[in-house]
Amino acid sequence: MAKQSVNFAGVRQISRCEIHQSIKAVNAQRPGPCTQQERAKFIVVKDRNGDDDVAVCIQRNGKYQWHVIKDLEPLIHESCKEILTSSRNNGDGVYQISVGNNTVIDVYCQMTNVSGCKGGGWTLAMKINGSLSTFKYSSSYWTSKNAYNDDAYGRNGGLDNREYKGSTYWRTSFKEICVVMKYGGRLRAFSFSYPASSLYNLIADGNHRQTQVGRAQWKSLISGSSLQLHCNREGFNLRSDSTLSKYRVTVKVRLGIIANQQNHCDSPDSYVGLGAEGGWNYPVDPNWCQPPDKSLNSAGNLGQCSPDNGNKNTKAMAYILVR
Ligand SMILES: [Ca+2]
Repeated sequence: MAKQSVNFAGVRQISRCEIHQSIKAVNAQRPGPCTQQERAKFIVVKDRNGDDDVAVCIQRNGKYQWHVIKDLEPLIHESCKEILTSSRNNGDGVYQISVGNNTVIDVYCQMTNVSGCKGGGWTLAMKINGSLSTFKYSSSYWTSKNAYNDDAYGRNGGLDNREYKGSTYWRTSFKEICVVMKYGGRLRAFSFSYPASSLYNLIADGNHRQTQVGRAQWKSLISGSSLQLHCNREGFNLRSDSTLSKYRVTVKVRLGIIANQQNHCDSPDSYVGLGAEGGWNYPVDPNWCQPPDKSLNSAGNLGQCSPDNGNKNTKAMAYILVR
């Protein structure tokens, strides 16, 4: 028999000669047991429509069984980026990926460009409504492995206005992060390199981790954004340097940039970012300089105390995706 190469969904290259000539007249959903001697053999099985599928004999959980290869695909892809270049890629939407131990979870994959985040293959981790307080700085969602709306309601709509924290927050490792803000009906985004084993490992311990994105890039997320001129501290877990009580009102941000009108980071009052809130005594503390209103955004832009483009309290939808 002439050798003809067939690619079965990236599992490996096999030749047609390796496929048993038998066709099992069984439901491809449950092809049944095989033997140790049949391990790594391939057979053709019929699905419910009478179409052919290919099954392979493998041992899992102590049992040798035929497994239809396309049903194994979720177990061989561990990220949206791996699906992006496979035959499973069907555009933006929900896919199953493996997170180890034969566990498969549903994730939303952004397979097309989002503004400045190019190339697709992004796994959605969080969706934050800046007018709500679910994901403000002091929310335990940043420091715990508790999900929020990690179901069809929260996940399936992609970059919509529903809030979401997937188990991808602590389960998904990555090399790049994409930050997206939606304001005025427009998505603005950029990505940067920051390899980590998970977002949880970057954020939950509360330690500041610096990024090198730059003030202009952070400001570009919100049209007409406004920041004070100094401090310009960016990255994860942003807070004041000072523990003095008079600085209790200063801003805190989980991911973004904070700024100050004084030439230090003791009393930052403005930001572009997400996971944001004012200080402990906000809004009753008289040390707070006049914000545009008393309901601070948890994601977006706060400009006050001599910012560069006027007072702002812009409440945006914010998204974190990883790849
Ligand atoms: Ca200040």
